Amino acid sequence: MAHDLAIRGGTLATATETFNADIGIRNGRIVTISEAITDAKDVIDATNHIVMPGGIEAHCHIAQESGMGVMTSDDYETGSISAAFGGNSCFVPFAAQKVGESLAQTMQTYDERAVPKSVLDWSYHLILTDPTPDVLAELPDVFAKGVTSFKVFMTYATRVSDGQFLDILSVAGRHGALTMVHAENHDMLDWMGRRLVEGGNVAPRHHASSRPSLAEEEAINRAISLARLAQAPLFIVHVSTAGGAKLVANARSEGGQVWAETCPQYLFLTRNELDKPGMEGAKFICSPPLRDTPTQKILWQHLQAGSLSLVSSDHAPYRYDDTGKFNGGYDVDFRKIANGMPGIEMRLPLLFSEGVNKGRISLNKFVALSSTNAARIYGMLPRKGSLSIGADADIAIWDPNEKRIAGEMHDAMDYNPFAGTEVTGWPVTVLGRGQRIVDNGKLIAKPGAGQFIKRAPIDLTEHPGQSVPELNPDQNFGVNLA
Ligand code: DUC
Ligand code: ZN
Ligand code: ZN
Repeated sequence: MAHDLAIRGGTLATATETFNADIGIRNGRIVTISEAITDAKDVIDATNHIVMPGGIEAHCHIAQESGMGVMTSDDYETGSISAAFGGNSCFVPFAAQKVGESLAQTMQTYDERAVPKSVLDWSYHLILTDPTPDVLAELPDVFAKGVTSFKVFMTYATRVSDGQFLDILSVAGRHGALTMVHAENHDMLDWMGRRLVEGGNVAPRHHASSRPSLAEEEAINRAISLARLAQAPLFIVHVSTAGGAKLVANARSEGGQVWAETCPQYLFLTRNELDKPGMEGAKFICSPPLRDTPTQKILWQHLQAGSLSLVSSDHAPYRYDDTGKFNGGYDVDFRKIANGMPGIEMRLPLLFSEGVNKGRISLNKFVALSSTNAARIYGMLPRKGSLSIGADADIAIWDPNEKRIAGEMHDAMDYNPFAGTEVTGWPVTVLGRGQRIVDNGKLIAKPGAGQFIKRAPIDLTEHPGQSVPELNPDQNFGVNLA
């Protein structure tokens, strides 16, 4: 038999086209795409189903301590399983450096957490919290391992100064690495938070007012300017504001090496959720905070226009108990409640149901936003995110008509912020390198089945960058600052 497995009778969807064909898989890779494959040891019947590249979840927190020191409820086993049930075949969680730690130590810690447990192929984005000269000197080793993106914070105790941010961008840019940023102005948040709490406004609902849109917009503008000065590519995570998305769109339209994502919570939930009785609003505390309905409409427009390249979950699972949300106590002001909400399993069904089924985005745009763009931006294309000959057979098979009311997920959480939503379109089977990870509601893969994926530098073709006159020797009296 020429194939180990054939997927027959389905409608294939890629980031650019939709067509009917069979897929033949051998040794974990796609080797044939043709009208009819009849020589396979094993067959999946995909009649009336859509066959597409498995989702790539590029923003999730798994087995990671938050800035406040709270451990996520999901480890690499539960996190990857939940992601797989949500249509993903690969994910890229964060490996977070602790202050004082070498990057070699950070990488080792996360390998110990991931290798024995992940059912999905994975990589890491490295979070830099302590960019000393020694740590910056370690970055080339991290790139050589295939970790080609890392994240910094402009807020929280783990924030970097603008000067440190420039140093990081500059080293990253020289190695073709992508710097990701959580962009909110720390002092604006701190000032608003103090004013609210001093006035006795401590309930979860005040979390949203404490983090105004202006704080995100100011920080995104600054981050784009810093990246431009450092001549380095930049990715802005979890954009939640119309103003922030517009700044990204403007920079991109002028050649800027800037990419950004938004998340389901900013498309499908509003700040009204924070106003639930008692402390229930804590379930909806995430940062940046939930916004409003007019903002949702504008974020959709940016997805449609292409200025936002990804929809990522920002799965940050902290349970509604003292291991998670209330790690700092139950009777605390909103600033001490753990930030983040789960969504790794809901990301793609929600995007499919509200995006494709409601006519906001095409099926091909769905594939781009859920998989192919992540593979391109994070250096995994064409191995991941693609239905092409030679690609890993990382494939999700969807029933576009299955209706379910969202309820409990397969993560280690005790709530689902999207529970009760009617969702049409769910993944049925997910393959990783040609092996069934989940199939018809059952987990098939064993912990440890996933592999670490070495990633390439970012491809900057079509993103020439923006000039900075003061860096140009013709305009700065001949100084070469490259
Ligand atoms: N930022 C994230 O990216 N995730 C969770 C919380 C946060 O502030
Ligand atoms: Zn963040
Ligand atoms: Zn996050």
